[in-house]
Amino acid sequence: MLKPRPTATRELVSLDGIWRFAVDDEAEAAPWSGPLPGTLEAAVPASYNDLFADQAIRDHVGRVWYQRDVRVPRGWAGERIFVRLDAATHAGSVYIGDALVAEHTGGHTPFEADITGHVEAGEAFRLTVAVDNRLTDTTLPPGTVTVAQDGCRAQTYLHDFYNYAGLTRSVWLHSAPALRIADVTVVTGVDGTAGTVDYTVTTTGDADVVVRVLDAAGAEVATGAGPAGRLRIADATLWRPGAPYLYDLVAEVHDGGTVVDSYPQPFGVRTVEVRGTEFLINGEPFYFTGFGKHEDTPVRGRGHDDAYLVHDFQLLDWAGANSFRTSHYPYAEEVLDFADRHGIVVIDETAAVGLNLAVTGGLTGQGAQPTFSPETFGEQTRAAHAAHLRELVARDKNHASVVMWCLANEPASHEPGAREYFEPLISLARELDPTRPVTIATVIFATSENDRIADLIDVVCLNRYYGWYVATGDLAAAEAYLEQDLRAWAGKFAKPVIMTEYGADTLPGAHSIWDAPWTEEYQQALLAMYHRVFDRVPEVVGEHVWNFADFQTSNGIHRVEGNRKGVFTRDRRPKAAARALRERWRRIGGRK
Ligand code: BDP
Repeated sequence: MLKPRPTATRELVSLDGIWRFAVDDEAEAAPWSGPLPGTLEAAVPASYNDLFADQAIRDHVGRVWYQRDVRVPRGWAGERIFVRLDAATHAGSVYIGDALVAEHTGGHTPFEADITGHVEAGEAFRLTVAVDNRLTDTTLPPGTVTVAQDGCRAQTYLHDFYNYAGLTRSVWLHSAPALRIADVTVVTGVDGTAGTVDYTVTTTGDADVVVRVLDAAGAEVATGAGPAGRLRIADATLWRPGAPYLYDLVAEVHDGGTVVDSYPQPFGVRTVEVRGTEFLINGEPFYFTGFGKHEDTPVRGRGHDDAYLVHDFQLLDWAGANSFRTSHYPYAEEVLDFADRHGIVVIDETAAVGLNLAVTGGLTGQGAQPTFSPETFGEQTRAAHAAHLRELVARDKNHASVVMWCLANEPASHEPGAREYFEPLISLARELDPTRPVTIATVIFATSENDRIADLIDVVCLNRYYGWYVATGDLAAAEAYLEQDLRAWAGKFAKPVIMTEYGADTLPGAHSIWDAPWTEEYQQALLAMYHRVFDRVPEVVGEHVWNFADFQTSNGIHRVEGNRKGVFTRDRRPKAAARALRERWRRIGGRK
C-alpha cells in the first residue's frame, strides 16, 4: 500500500490532534451514530493508556472510541477520497457518519478506506474509530483474555512489553484520481558503476505508465515507459550504511498529453546478500552494531513521536550504532523513511512475538502445553501470521534501510510443530521478496542441537542472556556458556550469526565493586564479556544490545518500573555502558 504523499495530483490532510474519546460501554449499541458520551479527549497519535489519570482506562480490555469532525477540502470534487490509518492497535473499525467503511486487525500496519461515496467535497462529516486492544491466539502478538466472576476482563500475553493501544500513528484524509497508481515496487542492482532499477507500477485501470528517475538534486537520470521494466542509472551513487543516497522513481499515469496521476517513490541503489558466513551490503561485509529497540516513550506509550525519532537517531549516531531491529513489531513508516535518509540499517520484524508457551514475561520455564497445536497456535494463527507478513512486505519493500525480514521473536523453534508452522511462512517471505535474507530471533531454549528451523533461514539470530537469566552474576561461567553456544551454531550451520539480544537490567545510580547484577558496572562488564567472545568467533557479524532504552512492561515482580535493560533510560539519559559502547562501535565503524 502506497504511503500517502502530496503530489501534483494528490492531496493530503493530517487528522492528527485532539479527538473525542470514550471507553466502550457495551450497553450502548451504536456509539458512532452521534457524538461520543462524556468529555474525554485524547491525543492522536498516542497510546491512550497513559494519557488519563484513570486506572480503569489504563487497564481496560476491549474497545475504545475515537471521534472527530472532518471537513473535506472543497477542491476535491471529482477525486477519490480516502481515510488512512497508519495504525490502530490492535484492531480498528472506521465509521463515516453511520456507515462502517473499514475493519482491520493488526496493530502495526496501515489500512485505508475509499470513502468517496460517503462524503462531499466542502462538507463536514463525523469520523469515528473503534480501537480494540484485545489479544487472542489468532492475533499478533498473541494473548489471552480471561473474564473474572465479576465480569471484568483481564488480558495476559507472552511478551514483557506493555500492551499499549489506540491510534498510535497518524490518521490522514487524502485524495487521488480515479485512474491512479496503486502500487510501486523498486528492486535495485549494481552493474559495474551503473545502478539497475527493476520497477513495477500497478494502476487501478488500463493506463499509460511513464517513469522517471530523479537524483537527489532533482535531475533526471533515467526514464522508461510501461508498467514494468529495467532502468539504468549511469555512475550511480550507492546507498551505503552511514552514507545514504536516495533517488526518486516518479511514476506517472498519462492520458493523452495530460499527467493524470503522479507519485514519487524514494529508493536507494544497493544490494544485500548472504554469502557463506558473511552479510554483504553492496558486496562488502557488513558488521551490525546497534540495538533492539521499542516504540516506547513516557506518556505517549507506543505513539509515534517525531521528536523522539530525531533524538533516538542522534543517540544511535552518538553511540556509533549503524543499525537496529524493529523489535517486536513493524515500526512507524516515518522511522524507516528516516533510516533511509540517514543511512541506518534496519532488521524489520513482524509482530509475531510470544509464539512460545514456555516464556512468560521474561521468566522462563517449561510450558504446560505444546506451543504449536490446533488448540494453541495452529492453522488460524499461521494464517494471521501470513496475512501480517504480506502487509509488512507490501509496506516496507522499497526501503533501502531494510536489509532483512525477521519473521518472529523467540518462537518455540525447538518444539514439535515448529517446522510445520514456519516452513510455509519462510517460503512466503522469499516469494514476496526474493531480494532480502530472512531470519528469526532465536530463544535461549533453542540450541544448535534441538532447533528445528535454523537450516531454513539465512542468518542465525540469537537472543542470549548468559550472565542475566542464566549464570546470574557469574560472568566467568557466562563467558564459557556463550562461547560454547556460539561456536556450536557457527559450526553446525555455517551461516552468519548476529546476537540480536544480550544485556542486563540496570538501575542508573546503582554501583558496586563486585559483579553485582542491576549495577551500572555490571551492565558494562557483561557487555564487555560478550564483546570479547564475539571478537573470537569469526562467524559473528553483528551485535544488537537489548535494549536501546528502558521500556514499560506489564506488572511483574521481576520488573522495577519496566524493563531496565536500556543502555539509555526511558527519558534517554545514558547509563555508564553507553560510553563504553560508543568507544567500541565507533572503533569498529572506523570513527573516533
Ligand atoms: C527476551 C525478549 C525481550 C525481553 C527480554 C527480557 O525477546 O522482548 O524484553 O527477553 O526479558 O526474551 O529482557
